[in-house]
Amino acid sequence: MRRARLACLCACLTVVLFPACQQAAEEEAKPAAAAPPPAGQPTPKLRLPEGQHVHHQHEGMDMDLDGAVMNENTEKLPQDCPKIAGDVEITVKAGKKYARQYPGKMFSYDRNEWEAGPCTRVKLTFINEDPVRHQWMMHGLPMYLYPQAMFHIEVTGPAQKTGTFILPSTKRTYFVHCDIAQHMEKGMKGQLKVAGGDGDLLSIPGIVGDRYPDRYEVGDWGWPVALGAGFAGLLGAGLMFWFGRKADQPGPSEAP
Ligand SMILES: [Cu+2]
Repeated sequence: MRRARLACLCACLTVVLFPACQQAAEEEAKPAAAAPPPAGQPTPKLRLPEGQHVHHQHEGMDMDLDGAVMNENTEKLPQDCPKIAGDVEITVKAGKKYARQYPGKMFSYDRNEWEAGPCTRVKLTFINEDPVRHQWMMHGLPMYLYPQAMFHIEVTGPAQKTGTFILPSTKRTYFVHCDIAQHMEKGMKGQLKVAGGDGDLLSIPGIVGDRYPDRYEVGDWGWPVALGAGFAGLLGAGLMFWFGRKADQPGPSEAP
């Protein structure tokens, strides 16, 4: 009997202690979570395990925890530019609040069109005011200078990053957008015109309307819905009044 009790006690201790010990060992084996840098301090560069694939991780990308600048070019001249014609600084803000003026949109830049001269060196500061990731991605640049023909700044949250690129001499309108899913469709889209550009792109908030604007059927039911709501309100008020009067009347037992 005593041996049986001892066996039972051992089994119970095994059941209770083994998972706890296993959990403690697993916790110890986990890598310590990286503490965020103090506010105002520069964030460290990302160091990736060898062989780990990361989207857009290649030469030409400067990445840290605040975001990334891709294909920065401060010196190399486009083939059609004998020299840098001038320097401009552009600041772009991104956030939900800039979309409020555009019905049906959710995200926007503070402006959706920028201008620069031919062969200009542009220093662009991108300020993200939202707690979600946004991008300022410009397409159509010469591929011999800009891999994938684009210059791209991405900021992962409320922070900012600055990058520089040199424009060719061609009179052209360049397409700019945020490539995060649905951000462009919901308004984060713009255009950069060189030498006045070669026209406007489609669906640029505040500049060119949507080809097929959103149409909300509920708008067509405005009057019937308003009349129905008014009638229902009057009916409800009438019923309340009637029940109130009835409740105030003395019952049969209270009659004199
Ligand atoms: Cu975005």
